[in-house]
Amino acid sequence: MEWKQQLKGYTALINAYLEEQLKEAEGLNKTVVEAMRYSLMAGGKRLRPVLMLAAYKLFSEDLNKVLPYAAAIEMIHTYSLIHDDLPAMDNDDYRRGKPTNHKVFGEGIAILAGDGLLNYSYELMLRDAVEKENPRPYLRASYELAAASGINGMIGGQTVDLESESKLISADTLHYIHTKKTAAIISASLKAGAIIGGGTDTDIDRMENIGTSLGLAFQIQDDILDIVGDQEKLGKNIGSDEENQKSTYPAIFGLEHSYKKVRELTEEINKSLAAYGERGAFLVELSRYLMEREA
Ligand code: GRG
Repeated sequence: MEWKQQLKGYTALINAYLEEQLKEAEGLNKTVVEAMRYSLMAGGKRLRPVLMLAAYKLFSEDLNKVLPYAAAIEMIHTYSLIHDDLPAMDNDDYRRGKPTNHKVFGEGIAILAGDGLLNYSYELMLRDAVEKENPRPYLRASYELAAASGINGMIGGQTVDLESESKLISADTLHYIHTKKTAAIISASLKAGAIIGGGTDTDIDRMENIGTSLGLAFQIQDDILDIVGDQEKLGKNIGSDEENQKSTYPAIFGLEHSYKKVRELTEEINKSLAAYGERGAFLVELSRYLMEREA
């Protein structure tokens, strides 16, 4: 199957599963559910769950086994975007081509919608894991996703990012921000896919390393797009890094070097994926596509 068709298939599966998990609510809590659905179903690329499904597929067939964990990481990612857009953080007005959550629902509900998605992600994973006869790989995958989202992962990276605004930071600090804030959950998604799929320890480590490189490349490309991107295609305003006086990869190393770094990381990823031959083709194509992405 052509890889773009496969991508469409994975995305459709994830969207249908998310829709099924978070139905419109009628109870007194309906506002928070509506706010959660607003951002979750606003049409993100579903990169992290797609990566999880693709990693799983290297080792196993039945995607139903991995879907709760793929949905969970998309919920965690969406919560982080809602909170990141708040006035107390990046203060952004547009996300996924729509007004940000707090612009529509107000700050209080936006905070709760983020919290609700984070909590729901653990509900989904634990609900699934407790039903298993052998829950170990499922619990291990849940742990990896939780750890990557927490103080030694995304939240840690976001903290350093926030504290670095309007400051000149070292290349090491920038590397910390990128590996923790962005790469950690991308890496954990691939790792969780390999764990649930039944990959060996070598496979699991390989997926983790590929994820770190992919996450770094993705973040640098994101920073490049914040300078040279098209707002229409991106579905959000550009120039916010400069406005928030953020030290980004292009700000520290320049645009040319940034393009080069993205290319080098993509090459590294493709070399590691060669271990899977034809089976790795989807991930090879996806990483190439991400390197050239405009949105
Ligand atoms: C608030 C705890 C907390 C963390 C926020 C994810 C994040 C950390 C901040 C968002 C800002 C940003 C540029 C993060 C880097 C990762 C990134 C490029 C996120 C956007 O991900 P995409 O492009 O978004 O996959 P879609 O909308 O397609 O899902």
